[in-house]
Amino acid sequence: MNKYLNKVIEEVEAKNSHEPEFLQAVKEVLCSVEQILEKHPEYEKAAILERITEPERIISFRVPWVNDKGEVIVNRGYRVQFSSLIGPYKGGLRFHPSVNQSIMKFLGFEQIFKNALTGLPIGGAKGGADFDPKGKSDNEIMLFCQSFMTELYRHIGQDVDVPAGDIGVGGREIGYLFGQYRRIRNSYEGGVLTGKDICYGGSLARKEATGYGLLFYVREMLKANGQTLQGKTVTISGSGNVAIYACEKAVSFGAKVVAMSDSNGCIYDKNGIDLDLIKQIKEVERARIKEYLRVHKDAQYMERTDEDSPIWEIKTDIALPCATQNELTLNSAKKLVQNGVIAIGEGANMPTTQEAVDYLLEKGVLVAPAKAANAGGVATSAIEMTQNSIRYYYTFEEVEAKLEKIMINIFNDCKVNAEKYGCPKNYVAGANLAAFQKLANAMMAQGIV
Ligand code: NDP
Ligand code: 2IT
Repeated sequence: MNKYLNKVIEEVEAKNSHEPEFLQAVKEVLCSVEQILEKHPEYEKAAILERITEPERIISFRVPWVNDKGEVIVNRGYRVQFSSLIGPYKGGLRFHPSVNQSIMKFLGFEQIFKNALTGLPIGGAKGGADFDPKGKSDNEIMLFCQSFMTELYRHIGQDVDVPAGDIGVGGREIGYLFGQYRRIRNSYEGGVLTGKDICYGGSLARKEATGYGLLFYVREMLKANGQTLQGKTVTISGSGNVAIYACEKAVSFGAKVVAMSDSNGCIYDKNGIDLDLIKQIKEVERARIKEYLRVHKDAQYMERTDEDSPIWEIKTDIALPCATQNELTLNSAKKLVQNGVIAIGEGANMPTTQEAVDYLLEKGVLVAPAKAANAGGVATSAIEMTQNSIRYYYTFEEVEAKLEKIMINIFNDCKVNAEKYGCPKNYVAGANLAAFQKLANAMMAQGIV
């Protein structure tokens, strides 16, 4: 291995030994850019790797709030402002009990590369809290969001840092966060958050963008390999924002989605998933996916019992992990391959473990890597910021057309770089190589900062 690369990996491991997800994300990127480092010895002198793996700023704060029983609860909030190299910090907020500094840093790190791939002027960040929205009343969600924003507001701004949604943060939460920000600032700053509702400054097609974008990417990847989505069987983990709109677009491309899941288990419906019912259960009732059986009594429900989700045991042509990190393990990858899977499309961030990615690539399965394939969400967030700046709204069709073009460009970037560096069809490496080169160029241009 390149000596400089080896040295930096050892240093990052030593400094962040208690942060496994962050180390996983860093090693995945660094190990695939060795050839660029060989070509650019000047990167070592400029400490490109040391600087790109160290967040510009990490903010951690107390979030106290009062629940419906009158009890005071204290959560921990975060914002990791990883890089403002090519634009204001940009990335989502995650509300989930598993949130910790390692998860925030891995997501912030991935976001720098993803945002660079979009070709738009956005830096990388991530934030959130170890708050569990499950089972909370609307009032509790509002009070939590208000308390969270009462601290966060001083660190963000439409030209500074622009948060959006992620796990546990959707339109409802963005609304409460925006309301509190506007109240504290005493001004309407439309572009300070994205994923806003259409009625107060949001963009049409932002809600659909990550899932739709994923399918545009997968379509391009299949096309480049002589395949289409028409008639293919698809399984999608998760049943949140990304999964639902991935399902909608997959069906519109002629595929048949037969399974979806949540953290408790998965449903298999051989007749094809009833997406209107999933939307009713998840977007309206905020209930468990098992409720699907209430209407479709002939569907099957499989409870999750360990780290391997039962959804990956179902025979499918295409698997779309759209729930969370490390949800597709080596065991699951082996089952998918045994069952003849041809492609994986990562809607979630880092959903496939490193061993599973290596195995899938070795077996000739096409892998659409998260930082490229799910970039449609943040790209459309940037389009939302544009509309807020010019004080004008695009139609749904206009936004979707821009999204489609961006996803086609991202796929081509991954493909061209995979070929250029001698690993054709390895779009995982292609994405890392393309994004890293853009960022390294910008770092060299801006001096040691
Ligand atoms: P949602 O909160 O809308 O949905 C998350 C889904 O994933 C739910 O079905 C949830 O099940 C499931 N899930 C969450 N955590 C776990 C877990 N630990 N184990 C198993 N299942 C889990 O989030 P999104 O759809 O917005 O996000 C999904 C993924 O996509 C995340 O990795 C996110 O980072 C990524 N992403 C999101 C983007 C966006 O625009 N929203 C953009 C790009 C990537 P349950 O309800 O049971 O918890
Ligand atoms: O992981 C992601 O790209 C997101 N959660 C979306 C970020 C954004 O700013 O729209």
